[in-house]
Amino acid sequence: MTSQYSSTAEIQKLDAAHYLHPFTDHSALAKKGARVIVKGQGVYIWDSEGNKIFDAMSGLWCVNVGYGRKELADAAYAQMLQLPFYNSFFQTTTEPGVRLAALLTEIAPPQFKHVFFSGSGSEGNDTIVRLVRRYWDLQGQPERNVIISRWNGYHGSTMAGASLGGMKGMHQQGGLPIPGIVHIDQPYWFEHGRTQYPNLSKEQYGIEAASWLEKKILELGPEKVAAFIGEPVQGAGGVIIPPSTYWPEIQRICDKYGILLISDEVICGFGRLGTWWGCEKFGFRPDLMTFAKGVSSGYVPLGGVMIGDRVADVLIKKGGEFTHGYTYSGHPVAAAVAIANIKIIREEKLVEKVATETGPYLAKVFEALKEHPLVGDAETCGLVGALILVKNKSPIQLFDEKLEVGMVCRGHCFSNGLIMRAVGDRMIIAPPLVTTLKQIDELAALIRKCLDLTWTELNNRGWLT
Ligand code: PXG
Repeated sequence: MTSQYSSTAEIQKLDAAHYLHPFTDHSALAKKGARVIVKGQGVYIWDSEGNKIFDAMSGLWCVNVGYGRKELADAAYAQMLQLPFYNSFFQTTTEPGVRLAALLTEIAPPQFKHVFFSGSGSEGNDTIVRLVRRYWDLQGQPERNVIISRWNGYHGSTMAGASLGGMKGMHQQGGLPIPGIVHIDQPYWFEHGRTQYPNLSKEQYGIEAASWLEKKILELGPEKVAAFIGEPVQGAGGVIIPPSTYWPEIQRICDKYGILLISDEVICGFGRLGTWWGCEKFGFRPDLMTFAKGVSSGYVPLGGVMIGDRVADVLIKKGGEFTHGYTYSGHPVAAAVAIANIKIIREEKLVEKVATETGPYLAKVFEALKEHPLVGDAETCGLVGALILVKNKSPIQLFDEKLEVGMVCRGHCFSNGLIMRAVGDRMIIAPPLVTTLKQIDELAALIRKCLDLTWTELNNRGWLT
């Protein structure tokens, strides 16, 4: 362990005294003490007490190439010595930024020939709001400024990101959403479609869920609607995988009303679903895409927006100066690391592996987990997956939300060397794209063990009857 502190207790004490964590009740954490993560290798991380943990969340949906990749460290080191920073304002540029922009347009769908860099996904989505409104201003339609998004979508934590997102708990703090952002319901078959549309197949429900966009457009007036934004698969919302019919229908509706279509690829981009981009998996053609996380496998902060020709042509030809940018837009060290990261994804054929080997294998393993008495449904898409914990399987009966059964399960994962997240009673994973078939078996065994422990605890508490 390479730490300047002598013990876990000391780090925890300093942490509690000074460090406000994201999305955390500080007082509650200070009482418990944070787990201190000290090392990572492949799909594993270690805490300061020496526990080895299978990180089935890839850090936070980002360490796509796994931990401990020397190539990325070397790229950062070399670039830091050569030129640690220079900006790309005032008629200057740096080679890593240029090369990364070119590389991204090579791997993106053909309509994308331009990139705007940010430092994170949230900043990328702030850029999206600015870009979308600038585009319609330049088109002589400034009143077209409403962006439609979805409840339970996640688009970041800045003012614009949190506003685009549909997390009601976030809106309650800070007077959100900002004006001009409205939400429609998410395409959530298991919770909503299955119960409220019992006569529709999942595919028919996908069309129905997409029709809510058209209803909202007509309610607002199409001349007011600038864009629609969504994640191909909702990540932070609990790995909500839409029916296959959903996105093509959303595309049709956006085309019909001339509305810009935005794919937030912060989680789905860079191979997560077995395609380079989530929009490729679901068959739609966005005008703008937000990216972050997997672009650098989380080794350094980096994000941005891929700008499709429809927007770029107007912005570049008619736009003059776009009065927007960040100090770290195109940061040379971040760009150098991203280039090395994309090289690994390509050379190790990680996207193809997810599509043909590990993704299908994870799907099989999750299908088998459906036999567990607590698992009401199991879904995967590439290397994301969700297990839904239920009280009863036939007929399906959900747990009382207040029991926070997902957190009980997460507690067992935490104590048994597995990082798996709970979103309500959905237990979700997004393991690194380098996870091997053998490691998927190991993951399945860990999950099964934690489900068994959860079942025993719930049974002892009398929550299963
Ligand atoms: N869009 C999407 C789709 C995301 O998942 C962001 C934007 C914002 O990116 P930054 O880099 O600003 O965090 C995200 C981030 C969770 C969780 O609880 C997910 C994210 C962030 C924090 C927590 O699953 N995703």
